[in-house]
Amino acid sequence: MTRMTSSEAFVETLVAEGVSDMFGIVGSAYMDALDIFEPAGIRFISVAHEQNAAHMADGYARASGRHGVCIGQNGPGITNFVTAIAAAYWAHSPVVAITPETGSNTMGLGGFQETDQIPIFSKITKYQANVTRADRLAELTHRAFSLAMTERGPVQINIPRDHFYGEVDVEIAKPMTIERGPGGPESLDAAAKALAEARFPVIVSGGGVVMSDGVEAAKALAEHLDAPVVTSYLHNDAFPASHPLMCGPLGYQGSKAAMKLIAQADVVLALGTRLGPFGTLPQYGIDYWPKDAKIIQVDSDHRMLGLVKPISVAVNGDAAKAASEILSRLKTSNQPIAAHGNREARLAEVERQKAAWEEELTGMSSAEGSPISPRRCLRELEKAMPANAMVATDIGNVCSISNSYLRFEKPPSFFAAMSFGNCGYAFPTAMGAKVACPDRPAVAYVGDGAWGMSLAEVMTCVRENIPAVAVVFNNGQWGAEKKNQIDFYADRYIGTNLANPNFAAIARAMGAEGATIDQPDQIGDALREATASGRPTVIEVMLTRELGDPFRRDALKKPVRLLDKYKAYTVV
Ligand SMILES: Cc1ncc(C[n+]2csc(CCOP(=O)(O)OP(=O)(O)O)c2C)c(N)n1
Ligand SMILES: [Mg+2]
Repeated sequence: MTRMTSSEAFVETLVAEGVSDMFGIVGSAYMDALDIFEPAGIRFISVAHEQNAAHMADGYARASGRHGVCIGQNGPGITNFVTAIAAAYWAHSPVVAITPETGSNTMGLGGFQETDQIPIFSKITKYQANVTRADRLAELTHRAFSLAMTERGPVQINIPRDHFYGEVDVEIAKPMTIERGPGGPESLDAAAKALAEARFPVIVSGGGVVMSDGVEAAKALAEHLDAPVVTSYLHNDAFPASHPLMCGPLGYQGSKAAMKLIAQADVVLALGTRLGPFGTLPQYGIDYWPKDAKIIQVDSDHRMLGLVKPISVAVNGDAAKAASEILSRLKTSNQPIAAHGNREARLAEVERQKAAWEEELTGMSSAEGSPISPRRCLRELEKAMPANAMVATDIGNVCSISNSYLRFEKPPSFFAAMSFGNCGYAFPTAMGAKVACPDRPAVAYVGDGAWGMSLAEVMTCVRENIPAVAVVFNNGQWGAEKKNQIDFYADRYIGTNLANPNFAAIARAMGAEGATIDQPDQIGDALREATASGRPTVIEVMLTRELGDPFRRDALKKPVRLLDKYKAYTVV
């Protein structure tokens, strides 16, 4: 035991857990700890809005595989975290939200900046440490860091502000690491048997493959079976784009080749994916989920097994380890591999579907002219994207269509807004990724509507020297929602047209680089220059108002009006 102040015990625990960067806005509640961050070797990155601090922590965690940490002032600073913590929850991101709270001596009296900070985060965290005694601050901080990693999601350390003061006798714990296993031997046997019998096996590689560093294991298994591989929705980096068996992503604006191939599967190995409902909905009029196929699902979280889709074999294990174990079973058993018998036909089908989709995509992405067609823009960006770039995407129409055009050779490289789907996710997430991996380019794709939520952080990029790049798709509209007005509300555009300022000029006024691009052949150079410049840059691309398929046609109904005064508003 060593005697130290409570703030010192807290900061020493952060140091022990490997924290070197923290995102937030200063507040009196934790000044005493903040004061010693620098000598502790912790960089405090001061941002413009706490929501973005938490998104940065998320991007940092996703890019580094380590904890991302954010902190703010009790009350309003902490409630500002909420949206981003919910997003991190659905991104399975080990974000540690440090939430100083009003003092325990006055709690409940309705004092300054007071709100009960525990219920607010109860459904969007994996663990909440409510520090009720100063002498437990270090212990509970350690516990929260452990659980963020083992349960893969955000945790909260709630600290009444008076608990930063006082003296404690503590031993600073070492970080805990756990080794995950491949799953139970019986389920692995069953998985291997089903795959050996498969005539058209398809592997869905998901986020679990990225998080377990399992691409090599997935590759070895796919190659042994000559099985086509598709990636789960918004996990395009879960298998190398250039691999001959890689057929692209499922889900909204995914690869038609991936969909047409998985539709033919008799056995699907869902590797490290919860098969989220949104990522398996029909797309392009293709109801591709193979309802009669045997589904083997591998997930390290037992609650995800069989949750969304009926499955035949449940493997509760680490994706990388499970893939290796299944492969070694296939190699050592004397059971013949049915898929070896028809390898040529299957590989030819893979080739055919990939070529057809590529040709269709190229056909859709070749428009000339100014303003620029969204798909042409996305194609030019794809072509110019540096090989080691990290890309974060927002949730608008153009960003969603980018799913067809984002290809990666290795994870972690793709940080989409995932299933929480909040506008304003991408830019701060790219900034956090850039802080974690300063040698890799970090690019955010953002719609012009969403940009309004993020652009203040350009100041942070300048102040803190974070050379992230934003590509802003300026189509003068909240396009994804306008698409619903086009399809269901007879072009009654309420709240969806945007009169925009010059975003490039705003960026320059903030001290960053800013470029406005209105010709397709300027896009590639602009991106290459920005990612090589080492300067925070905003590339505003002037796009047509063309919109792709809506996101949620499935969830909208034709308007019905019963009152006379609204009768005209039934026209579709
Ligand atoms: C925080 C938040 N507010 C509102 C929405 C609803 N929403 C989804 S997409 C979208 C429009 C996005 O517009 P923009 O960012 O300009 O991209 P575009 O669709 O035009 O490409 C909106 C408002 C949301 N997803 N998140
Ligand atoms: Mg827009």
